[in-house]
Amino acid sequence: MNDCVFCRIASGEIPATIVKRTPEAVAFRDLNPQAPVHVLVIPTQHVDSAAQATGDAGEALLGKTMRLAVEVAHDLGLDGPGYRLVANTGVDGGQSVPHFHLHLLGGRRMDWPPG
Ligand code: DGP
Repeated sequence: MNDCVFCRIASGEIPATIVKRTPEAVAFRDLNPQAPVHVLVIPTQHVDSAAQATGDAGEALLGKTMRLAVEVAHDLGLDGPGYRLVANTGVDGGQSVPHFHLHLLGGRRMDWPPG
């Protein structure tokens, strides 16, 4: 989608600090980090949210996005200390960019419940 900021990052049209990329997903540093490690992991293909990722193709999209997030967590040394994966969804979930994304947060102890 031309007007989607994350699609434009995935295509390279908007610069971002790319951490890792596969044919199906991209991981890049969040512009407004909320933890020492704050990486966003997105599918290259646009879906507004996980609910739109239907059927076998949707299952693959979600799985490959999650797989990249887990690989990046490993690469950044977070397996031992741990980390948090978050998918804010919709207005109540606090989603501000309507392109499905996982927040990978680490490098500090997380609070629960979230705000
Ligand atoms: P959410 O609120 O869950 O939709 O998170 C969207 C995140 O995207 C938020 O933490 C800030 C980040 N973000 C928004 N625009 C950009 C951008 O242009 N570049 C990067 N790197 N991150 C962005």
